[in-house]
Amino acid sequence: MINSKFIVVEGIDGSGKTSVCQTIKKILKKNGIKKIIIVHDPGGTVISEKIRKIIKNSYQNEYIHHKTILLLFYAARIQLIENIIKPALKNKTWIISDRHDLSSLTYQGGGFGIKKNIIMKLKKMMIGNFYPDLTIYLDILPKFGLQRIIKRGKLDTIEKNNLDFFNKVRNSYLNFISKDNKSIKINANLKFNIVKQEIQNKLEAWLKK
Ligand code: Z5A
Repeated sequence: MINSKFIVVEGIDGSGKTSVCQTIKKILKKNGIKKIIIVHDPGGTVISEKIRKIIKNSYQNEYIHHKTILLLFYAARIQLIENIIKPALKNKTWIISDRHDLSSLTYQGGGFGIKKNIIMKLKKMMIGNFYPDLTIYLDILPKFGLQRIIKRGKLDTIEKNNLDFFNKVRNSYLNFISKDNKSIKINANLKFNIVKQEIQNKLEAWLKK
């Protein structure tokens, strides 16, 4: 039996990550993998969900600094990795994660301008050499991603940033992904059926490796 794997889905807001996580689960099941958990970062444990709420809604009364948010994301991530992801992998369960560490490098780094070496140091100290086996990056033009989010309804604090911010985040993703040989880039601008098909082709090819 193949060892369990840690698959991460990344992309800017509205790229379709949540929908794609379900698609990946179906493809894995079709390929005989039975034990699969989907998690989202930040979230997945009681503490991580509380931190998620703080990050998403707390700006009304007090300015929250980018470095504070960075630390909160890592606090939530440690809880998720240590309490859910690592034990599940040990138990031969596959993990599909809606976002992971790369989101901090691209949003807090690329988008909000925290220096890459600060984030890299923090990452090393907090999660060491824990890396995804595969990152599926959904690449979408920010104007299309935001159109989907606006159509869906109320925007959260980070979503209220402008197109320029999301262009920076996307460029940062493209830069990291181009150097990561454990990643797959998907054109997420297209209709969902076409996106699904591309994921199926690339994921099944990866499973056969
Ligand atoms: N963040 C950060 O800054 N640093 C970090 O370290 C981490 C996160 C981990 C998390 O919010 C926020 O935190 C996020 C990054 C930041 N920023 N913001 N803002 P979240 O988890 O609540 O939201 P999200 O991760 O950005 O996901 P989302 O906004 O829900 O979008 P999505 O998951 O990528 O897309 P979706 O929900 O699957 O699809 C969105 C809509 O588009 C939905 O109505 C779909 O039916 C539709 N859709 C999906 N695919 C298609 C296609 N192909 N065509 C047409 N319509 C589609």
